[in-house]
Amino acid sequence: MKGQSIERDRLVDFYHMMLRIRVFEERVAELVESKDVKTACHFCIGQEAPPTGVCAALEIEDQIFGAHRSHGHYLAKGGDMRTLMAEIFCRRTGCSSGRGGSMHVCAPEVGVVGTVPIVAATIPIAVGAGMAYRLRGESNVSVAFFGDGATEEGHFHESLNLAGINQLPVLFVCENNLYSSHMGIDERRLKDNIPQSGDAHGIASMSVDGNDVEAVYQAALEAVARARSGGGPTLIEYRTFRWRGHVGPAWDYDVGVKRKDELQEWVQKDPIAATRRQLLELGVAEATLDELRHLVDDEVRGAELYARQSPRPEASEVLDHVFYQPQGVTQCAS
Ligand SMILES: Cc1ncc(C[n+]2csc(CCOP(=O)(O)OP(=O)(O)O)c2C)c(N)n1
Ligand SMILES: [Mg+2]
Repeated sequence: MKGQSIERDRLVDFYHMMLRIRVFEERVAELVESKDVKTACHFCIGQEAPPTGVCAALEIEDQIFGAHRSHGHYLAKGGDMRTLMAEIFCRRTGCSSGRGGSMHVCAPEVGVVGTVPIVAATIPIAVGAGMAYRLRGESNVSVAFFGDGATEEGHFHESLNLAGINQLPVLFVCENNLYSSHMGIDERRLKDNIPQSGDAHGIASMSVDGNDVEAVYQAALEAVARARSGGGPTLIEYRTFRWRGHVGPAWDYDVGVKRKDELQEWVQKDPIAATRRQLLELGVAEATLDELRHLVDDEVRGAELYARQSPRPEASEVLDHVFYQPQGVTQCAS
């Protein structure tokens, strides 16, 4: 009985987190459409389960690294929603002081080291973090989140090899949404076999339903336990699908018949609706879940208000943080 209630409470937490990511992004999508937000946004709507389940398996000190589609990673690891919204509005109170926009977010206080939209760029950095933990004798784990497109970059394979040979505590989390921009995976690879890259480099790998948040969590727990106990890295493929365009708020209905049909199928596999159904079956009251939705709506409204009321960076600060400046040395005009 007790075990069951722990599981149910965990699922409620997952539901809450996935809703936070969904509602936040749906509002940002509206704000992009109304041109209140001008920074380019890549939405993870439909893909909320991997960030939620993986980050739930981590401790605050564990560090994560993301890419261009990382609002969900930031929120799930515990980043503050208000400073994320402020960053997307390019305000000084934003998590990157209004200089990064949607694709360069960080919350080092909770282990979000950073996100970089150069495809595969943060994978080797996560390996570096794993190497640092090892050298310092720390038991932390680092996580690289990346898409299926990133597995076609050399960085990915070099990183798997280096992490494998040194048995580093790294999780390679591939959110395989079956597309890299407009190109389907079958147009880019002879085989749909990303987990086999783990075998090729001698490291553990798994392929998991990326829309089943509990399955996502259990796989991440297993990989984290292996990493912390010195058993080395794991490559996890979470199979999922994005609902909106590669970039921007539009539904991806205009990029060919194949993708349109696929999208219709995947919307039926909505991870949030599935979790809601599970919770109702487990006896959670509908009113409890509706209340969570109200809480999330309020939080997102509060974040938007905070962002709108925040100042913009001054034009005179534009070169700050661009070049290395030793302390006490003032920058000279050239
Ligand atoms: C090195 C590099 N090449 C190309 C691009 C342009 N680009 C940005 S996102 C993207 C697709 C990435 O696909 P995937 O890794 O599957 O992530 P998803 O967008 O599906 O989440 C591409 C090609 C880039 N940013 N960096
Ligand atoms: Mg992809």
